[in-house]
Amino acid sequence: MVNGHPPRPERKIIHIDMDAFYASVEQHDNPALKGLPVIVGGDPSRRGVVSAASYEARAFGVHSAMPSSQARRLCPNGIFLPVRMHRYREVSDRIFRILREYTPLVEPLSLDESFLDVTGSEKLFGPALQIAREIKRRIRENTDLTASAGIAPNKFLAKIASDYRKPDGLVEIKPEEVRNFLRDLPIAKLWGVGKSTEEILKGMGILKTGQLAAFPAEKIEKKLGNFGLELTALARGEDDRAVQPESGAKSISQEETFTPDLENLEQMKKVLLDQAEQVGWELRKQKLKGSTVTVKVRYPDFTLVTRSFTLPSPTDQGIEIYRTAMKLLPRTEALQRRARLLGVGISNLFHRDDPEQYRLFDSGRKKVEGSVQAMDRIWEKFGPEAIKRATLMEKNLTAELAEHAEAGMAKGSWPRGQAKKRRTERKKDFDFPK
Ligand code: DCP
Ligand code: MG
Repeated sequence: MVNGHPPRPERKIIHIDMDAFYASVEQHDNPALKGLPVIVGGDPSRRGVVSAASYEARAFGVHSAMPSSQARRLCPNGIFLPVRMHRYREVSDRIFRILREYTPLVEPLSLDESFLDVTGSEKLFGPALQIAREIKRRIRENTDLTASAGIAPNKFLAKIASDYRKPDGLVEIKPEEVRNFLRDLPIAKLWGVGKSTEEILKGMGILKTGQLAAFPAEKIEKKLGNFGLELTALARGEDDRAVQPESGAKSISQEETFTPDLENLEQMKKVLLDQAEQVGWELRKQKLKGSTVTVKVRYPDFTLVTRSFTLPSPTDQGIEIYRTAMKLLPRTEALQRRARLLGVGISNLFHRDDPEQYRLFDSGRKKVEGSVQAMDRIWEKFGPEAIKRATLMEKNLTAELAEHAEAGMAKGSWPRGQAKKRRTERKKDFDFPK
């Protein structure tokens, strides 16, 4: 025992990610497209964005989130197809049915991506590597598509591993290989490292994950705050996050694309306040509360970032969502780079009147003392008047912004897809958080 804690049993996490998912489904459904550069996404002659590019199209430099017009310039013979979400959902359902045969601990990240904790499944199904191989084989038999799989002692490493030999990859990182594996990994591969963080780290002479792991953590903390400490932990291969199965999994979000881009804090505050109110209203209407708030920003160059924070107690109040969003905003580069799209959402939802569901939802996470009472207190405290309070509270937020700019917060992700004008969604397909 160390410090009174029994040693943590080694975990076996598998990350599964389908290869060029939407594009592969299109190629499957129309075999004449196999071997051709297929680009799924918005209309190149409008303001469309690429959702998925087949590996043949990627050879031309086309990738997700790129404007379709640019994709057409790079790949004039590309075959541009619209997104057929219902079809991808169908295929996704089949894949998830297979995954759940191996463990109930399946955490979907998007239609094509998920974590599995198979620590307890090895007795029944054999070693994790064998499970992953079998899953890949069954997905191929069942859908005629290829998946890449990564196996590792934690989520972060499993995701890195699945990406390592894409497409059709199968990579295991054993605990004793972690250090070697991370040594030469570029820092940009660490979760949450965007262009500006990368520049800061490069300025300190840190280009590779191994260098970050060896760097004194206090110095990183000085530059990047708690976020720096999180990064250092990841660089050392440490990531304790549990695989969270999808019980009650849904999300509600609002997002909007702006022309011209949003360029200052005042504009962004107004937008986030409005969106957070809408999300809160939607939660209350559906008698839901949620605990993970995510802010989503698309920069003018179309790169998309998301930042998430999990509240100690769930909420259905716009004001609380707004305040959290305002703490997350400085974790993006929206103010430096402008925002083409801005959005806020909430996930980890459960029914307000269902404490049992809450307990289920909360299991496996740090227990929040008196959580159910706390929820009721939040409800009583803010009530339906919350929206009015938002404007008053807003005045104190600029100070809070500075204070929280360096705050360490959990990273997460957002439902993917093309930016749509003002959309509110209640997602059943669980495509966030990551
Ligand atoms: N997607 C999207 N917009 C993005 C990124 C992805 O709409 N900016 C959609 C289309 C993808 C699917 O999500 O097919 C899965 O995303 P991935 O990042 O896993 O990308 P792919 O599966 O297309 O390719 P890869 O082989 O790199 O996983
Ligand atoms: Mg994929």
